[in-house]
Parts: sequence; structure tokens; C-alpha cells
Amino acid sequence: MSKYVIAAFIFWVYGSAMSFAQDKNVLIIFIDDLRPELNSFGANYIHSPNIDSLNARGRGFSRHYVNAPSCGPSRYAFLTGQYGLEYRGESNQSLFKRAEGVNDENVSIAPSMPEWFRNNGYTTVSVGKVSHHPGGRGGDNWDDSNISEMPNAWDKHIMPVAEWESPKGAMHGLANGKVRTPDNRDIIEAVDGNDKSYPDGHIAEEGLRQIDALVKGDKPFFLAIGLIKPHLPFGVPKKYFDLYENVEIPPALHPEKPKGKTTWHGSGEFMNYNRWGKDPREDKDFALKLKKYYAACVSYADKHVGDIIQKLKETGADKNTIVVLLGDHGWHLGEHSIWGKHSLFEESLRSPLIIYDPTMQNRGEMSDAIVESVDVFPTLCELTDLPTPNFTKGTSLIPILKDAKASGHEAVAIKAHTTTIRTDQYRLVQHKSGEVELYDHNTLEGEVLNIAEDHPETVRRLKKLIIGKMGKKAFVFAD
Ligand SMILES: [Ca+2]
Repeated sequence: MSKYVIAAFIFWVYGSAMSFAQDKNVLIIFIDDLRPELNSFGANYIHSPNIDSLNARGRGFSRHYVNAPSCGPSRYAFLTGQYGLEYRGESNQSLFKRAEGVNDENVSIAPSMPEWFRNNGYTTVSVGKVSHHPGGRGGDNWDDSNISEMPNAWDKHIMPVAEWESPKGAMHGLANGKVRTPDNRDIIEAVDGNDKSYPDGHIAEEGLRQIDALVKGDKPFFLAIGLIKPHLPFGVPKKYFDLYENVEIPPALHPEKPKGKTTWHGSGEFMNYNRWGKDPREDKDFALKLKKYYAACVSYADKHVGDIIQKLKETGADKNTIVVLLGDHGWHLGEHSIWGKHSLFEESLRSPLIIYDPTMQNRGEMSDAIVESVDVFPTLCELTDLPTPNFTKGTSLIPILKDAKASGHEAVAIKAHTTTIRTDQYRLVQHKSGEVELYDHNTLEGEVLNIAEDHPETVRRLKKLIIGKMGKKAFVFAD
């Protein structure tokens, strides 16, 4: 072989390895507390043209389940590909607890998804609420750079706080720098302002700036942008509320408080806001008004998604960037007499997931396969030709990206010491006390009628499935 042929061969091997391994970027768009309240997910009264357009060009998952029904542990699972059983009591502190292990040289902790991409040659950047604290820092105001929520994960983790002064202030902020205090906790607001009247306008703007910078870099990028709305309080520029002025919003299905042992709760997070003596569980007009504000917040988030996708197009990065958009969990808008998340009902656990890959076929067909948040990590590794780590709990979604009709698998979730599994037909919830809920989704009653007592064999089978996925530690029983 002549030296030219050898040189060409070496160039081919290295050149193709590089172009295959590292020519696709990843953009994650995380939307806080977004249930599938989107036009293209069946809520036809919602104005969500930008997310719907992404869905039409990618693969939407109508039955994506998060692995925990609150911000911190759900993001933990998505960002690490692990169920986080060891931090099950920590809730929103779970990533900080994991970070203590990462920082301890005597403890071995598997890398997170952004860390994995960073170790494999990617520039990793987060903007806004990606891990639990916007910007990923601890301390009283969530701005202490000595306390990182995800050590080694990000080249930069940014939270523009603008007039809200700190990430904590922005997280619960109302318009124009108004920060939540015990006396100042309005739950809804629509102001005559522009998109930057609320923190997400600033987060999105910083996201666009980062895309401009990252496309000029010599490495592929893994960029995660986390928008805060529709998280409480439901505050928006008035033009988004006006979209729903004359729109009829349907009332909640099955609004009754469940009977027997369930994960129902008193909507504490929600009830702590200033409701002027009104309670949507009793007051139907107030309930519908709140649903309009939630819808307005979704449309406000959708506007920013449009700007971000437009920036990808303007820079040409849309041709080699995978986009993943998801909600970190669902939200009860009155179903089962709950306003909020934190339950193990469908409304808390189901969130929209869309995956767009520039090279994918069969775009725009929705998948109704059951999938879970931990699946995204191995999927992104495969799509970018990175090595797939053997420590993630997820299953690659590539077969479903190729064929929307491909089947999924079961989805599990934990809420502190309570564990649940969703199969095609059933949901089982196992309480620490030993009590069990079993719901059949093939019946009209669905999650209103607990049939556990009459179906012991199904209960046994589903418990085995949980152990198969999560191990015996999935169950914590009282003595
Ligand atoms: Ca959330």
C-alpha cells in the first residue's frame, strides 16, 4: 500500500469517526410544569403554534411519563438517566445531594447526561431552569457559585436575573422585578408589558445569544434552555391572556376528590398563593379563569420556543441539531380535586415530549407508546453516535423515532416512599403502608375506581414489573 493510500485511509477513519461522532448538536427545551395542554396534543383551545410546528416536524410522544411528579426529582431522572431511589426523600434537593457524592473523591457517581456529552467533546451550556434551581447554584438566593447543583456538567450555567435580583426571586417572580414575599403572592396577573416583563423573556434572549456563540465554536454543543412558565404564579404579558378572552375552555374531567387511600393532597403549593378568598375546588368560575391563565402561560412559553427555533434556522444550526422539548411533569387543573402536581395520578405524571432529529423519517406522526424521561439519555447518545453508557435506566427510543407505531414499555415513578407503574392498560400505586391502588385505563372510570381488591393477580404481576425495572428498593414498607 502506498503511503498516500495509507494516509487517505487514516484520514477516512478519523474523518468519518469525527463527523459521525460529533457533528450533531443537542438542544433541550425544558418547560416547567407543562402538562400536554398543547394544541397538537389534543387541547384544541390552546394557542401553541411553535411547539405544534416542532411536533409536526419531529416525533411527539402522547404518553411520555416523568419519573417523579415534582421539579427536582423529575429533572434528576431526566438529567442523569437514573430513577434516584437513593434520594427519594430529598425531593427538590436530590441533585444537590447527588452533588455531595460527586464532590467526594471516595464516592463514585455515574456522570450525568450533560457531563457525558462534555466528556465526549461537547461544549455544554445551560440557561434558565434546567436543574431544579435556575442557574444550578445553591445558597439562600440560589446564586452561590461555590455550591453547584451538577458539578462537572456544564461549561457554563447561566441564569439572567434582570430586575428580579436573584435566581430565587426570578423563579417565583411576577412582572417587572416583583419578587414573591409572604405578603405579595398574587396567583394570577396579566400586565400591559412586553415579553421581557417576566423572567422567561430574559432566559430566552440569553438562549439566543448562546446559540449565536455556540455555532461559531469548533466543538458541537449540548445546550439546555429551561423556561419557567407555566409554573406558578400564572403571570403573563396581557397579550397572551387576550388570546383566550372569548375562548371556551372545558372544565376538568373527574373533578371529585378521590375516595380511599390515594396520593391526593390539599394543593398546598397552590393554596399558599393569594386567591382573594376564592377556592377553585368550590368555585367553577374561578377554576375556569385559572385555566385561562395557565393557557396564557403556555402560549407565552410557546412564543419563546418559536424564537429559539427561529434562531437555530437563522444560524443554519437547524440542519444538524437534535431538539428535545419536554415538560418536567404534568399539572392537575382541578382533576381529582387537585390544583398542582405532586400526586401519582396521570395528570401529574404525563407531560409532553417531542424529539426532532434533522435526519429522521416519518415526521409528524404522534407515538402513543409509553415512554419515560430516563429514555432520553440513551436515545441522544445513539442519535449523536456517542457511546451509550451502560449505567442509565432508560431504553433507547430510536425504534419509535423510526416508526411511530413501534411499541414502548412500562413507565415507573416515585414520590418519596410511594411507587407507581403505568402499563398500556393499568396504573398501580404502591404505598409505604402496604395499601395499593390499581386502575384500569381500558374502562370509563380509569383512575377514579380502585380495583386492586378484585384483581390480586394483576397487582402481583405489576409489582414484579416494578422490581424488574427498579429493583427491590422500589418498595419501602412501614414496619
Ligand atoms: Ca416543575
